[in-house]
Amino acid sequence: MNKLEIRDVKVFITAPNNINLVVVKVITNKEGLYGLGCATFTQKAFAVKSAIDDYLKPFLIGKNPANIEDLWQSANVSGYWRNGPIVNNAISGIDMALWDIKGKIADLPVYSLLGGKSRDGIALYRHVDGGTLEEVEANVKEALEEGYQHVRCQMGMYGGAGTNDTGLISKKMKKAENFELKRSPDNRRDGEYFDPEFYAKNVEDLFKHLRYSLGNNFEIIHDIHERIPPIEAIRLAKKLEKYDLFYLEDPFSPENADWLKLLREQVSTPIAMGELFSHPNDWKELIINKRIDFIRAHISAIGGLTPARKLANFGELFGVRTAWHGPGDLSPVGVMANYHLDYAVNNFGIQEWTPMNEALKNVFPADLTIKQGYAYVGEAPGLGVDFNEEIAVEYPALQTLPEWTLARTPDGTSVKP
Ligand code: GCO
Ligand code: MG
Repeated sequence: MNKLEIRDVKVFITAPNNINLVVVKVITNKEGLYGLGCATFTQKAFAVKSAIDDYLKPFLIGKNPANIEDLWQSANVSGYWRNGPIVNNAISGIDMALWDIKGKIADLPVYSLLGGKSRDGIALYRHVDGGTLEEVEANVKEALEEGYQHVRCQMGMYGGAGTNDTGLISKKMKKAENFELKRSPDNRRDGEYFDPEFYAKNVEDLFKHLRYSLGNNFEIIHDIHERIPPIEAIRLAKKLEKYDLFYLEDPFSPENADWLKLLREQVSTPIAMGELFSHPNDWKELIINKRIDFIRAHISAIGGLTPARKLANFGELFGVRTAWHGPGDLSPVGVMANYHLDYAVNNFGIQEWTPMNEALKNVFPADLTIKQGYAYVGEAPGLGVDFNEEIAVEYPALQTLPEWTLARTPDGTSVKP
């Protein structure tokens, strides 16, 4: 057979769940042999597409798709400046597709190439929200009845703001009624307003209520989402310690990760960070110095499966477990890439799961079963997911900008979302 080579690279932006998803198709010179990858940075989808169309595609055409590590390394330095989220996502789309191709050639699922199954199912957590204590309680009960044993509990999404960020279409999520907002100045400018201090003082009521009403026999996750000043995050974490959270997520922004040292000296609640990481220096020191317990990378934002498995193995040395980012702004290709890692690594922690609507399932048919709070991936070769281009065109890319990222405090100050 002729030498295997990359013949074409196509990028698709599609929104079956009203969120722009970026999917890459790497086509080889062998009839019918192609791979799929996720390059979803939903807020900058068109920039990722350009990075692939205008730079990575010409760089890759004619190259051997078998050499995944070399292609990742050489693509990563091809622009000299590196380790940013746009190009990392672009490289991820290629990288995952190359793993997909390698699995198809070997007639093995990717988890088999990564060392096989370390567990029989992938434990999931899903989001629960609500506008009142009682509504959150009812929604947690519903999740527990569906078989989830880990539940992310929020009241009004992040900071009590009630944003419906990234189209995480939670039918029951609405602005938290008991989260007040301080009065704003006259002529308030546009934005998603929330009150960090009010949220930090009152969100404890949610966990007090849940533990009192539903007990201790389920795992609670909470995402602070970098919404409050660092010292407020330490004060809140100390208040929440008695509720035995499975983990507390993003108490600080990556820019303030140095505050973790102070937090670790005062609070034993497990800490999860990583969805905003893109540069190896974002996580190296945190892991070496045991400042986090779960690594939450959005794996396409760090460059795909190749760097993610290295990150998982690095974390294993320091007792850090994986909890890959799995929100609505991740394509089912990226979801499956997460799951292959989740099956294979020893230091799996938990996997975030966002239920898929019928449109997503039609565009991305996958060898995937979700049952009683666990995910199961079959034996299909490669990533075990396909992409139906004909149906995808029915869900064209959205041309809108995200509104939820325009987070503002009551006086109108723009803050990290
Ligand atoms: C999570 C994340 C998401 C992000 C979103 C950004 O824990 O799932 O915080 O909700 O906000 O993915 O686009
Ligand atoms: Mg988060």
